[in-house]
Amino acid sequence: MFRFLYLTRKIKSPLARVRCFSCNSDVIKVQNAVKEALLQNKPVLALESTIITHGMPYPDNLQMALSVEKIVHEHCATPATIGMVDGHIITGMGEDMLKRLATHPSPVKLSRRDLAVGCSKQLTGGTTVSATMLLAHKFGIDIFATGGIGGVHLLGQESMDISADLRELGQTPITVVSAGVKSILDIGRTLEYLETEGVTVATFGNTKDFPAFFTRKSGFKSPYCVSGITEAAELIQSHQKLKLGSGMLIAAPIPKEFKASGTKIENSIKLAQQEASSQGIQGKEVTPFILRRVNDITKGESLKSNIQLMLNNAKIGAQIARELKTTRT
Ligand code: PSU
Ligand code: MN
Repeated sequence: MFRFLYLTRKIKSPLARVRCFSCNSDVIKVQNAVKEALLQNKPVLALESTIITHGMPYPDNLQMALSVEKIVHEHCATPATIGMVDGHIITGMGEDMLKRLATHPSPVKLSRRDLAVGCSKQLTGGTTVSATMLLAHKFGIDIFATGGIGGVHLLGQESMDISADLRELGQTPITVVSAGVKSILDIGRTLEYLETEGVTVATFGNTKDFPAFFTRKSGFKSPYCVSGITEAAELIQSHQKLKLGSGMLIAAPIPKEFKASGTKIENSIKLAQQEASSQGIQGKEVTPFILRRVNDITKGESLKSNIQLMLNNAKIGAQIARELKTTRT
């Protein structure tokens, strides 16, 4: 059905990076377009799939995924959406697989800890930021775009509900472009945790205001900012030269024209949080539950903003991916 290839981890030159052999039975499968781009040292942008399976309802999730792929192509990079189908990790999902994920009645949400279970049980689902980062890095991809990363949940200092995304950013050298952190999370503690993990955080633009997903300012500051694509690529290259081993977060504020009304969103988030706690929602269910409820309460307004910021992040990610390939020394 598909011609799959297997990539190995130890990387020297782009050609040495890729060890190819047909392996339909292997658990990790890289589709041809991504393999070709990696072989030719062309820009590739990794994309996660929990945003498809748990972040948005059908059919908006599929439409968003396809629009993201298109925008990445338009900016001369190859999109590599990563997810799991029947226990196989797929890198570079095509339209048919994206549709399977988008329409699946009960997809699993796979962070780092869930990947082996998904493989052994032949599950189908979306990979979170943490799982996508680690997989993308295995394939030699430098950069990854998402909507929002996970963080320290409110009262996380007691519950210890701290997203695996933060530890992954501390231990996997890949750059993540996101619209900051949602105010369903404790943004201040999330930034503290990122510092503890040694993650370089920079706002994209001429401001250090750290964005809060639906809004351009969270009230917290990033330690750094990058003025645009060139400066972002330079920062990533310095990071790579130093072989720091940790990841980087580029926080891109939602474009002004799509920002959601602050108070409306804040109120809906508060209400959704109260519902989550009174209904005893816990662990990995918390984020999808709140996202769904905020979308219902705002009658789809939050979803529209979510899609637009994702497209913006994909565009920025693709442009940085391209810049990294043109200026690499
Ligand atoms: N935030 C969003 N949409 C999402 C997610 C976060 O606005 O879809 C997903 C991402 O895949 C992220 C994951 O990695 O939720 C974090 O989940 P948790 O809080 O359970 O770690
Ligand atoms: Mn959690």
